[in-house]
Amino acid sequence: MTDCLFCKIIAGRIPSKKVYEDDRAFAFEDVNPQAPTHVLIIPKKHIVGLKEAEEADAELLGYCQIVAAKIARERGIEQGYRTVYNVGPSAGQSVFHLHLHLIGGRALGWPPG
Ligand code: DGP
Repeated sequence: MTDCLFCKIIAGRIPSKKVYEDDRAFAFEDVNPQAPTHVLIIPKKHIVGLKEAEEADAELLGYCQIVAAKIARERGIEQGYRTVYNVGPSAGQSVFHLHLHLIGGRALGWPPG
């Protein structure tokens, strides 16, 4: 999608600190990290958010979780991390291309704010 920030990051038209890429997914460092590890994992397919995802996207969404787990393993943060979708503006979603937050590397409180 031409007018999407994260589609531009995937295309390399906006710079990012790339962590991982394959034919289905792209991962990069969050510009405003909330923890020592804060990586965004996104599908290359433009999906607006979780509530807009369709059953046909289920495998892709699961795949993004597997990519997150792989990055967490590589970073040695398996003691405790979180994968999070912010869904809708009231939950803090500010970019409307589906993105999975991988947050870890510090103690994480519960419930989240
Ligand atoms: P959310 O609030 O759940 O929609 O998360 C959006 C995240 O995207 C937020 O943590 C900040 C990050 N972000 C926004 N713009 C950019 C950008 O241009 N580059 C990078 N690397 N991250 C961005």
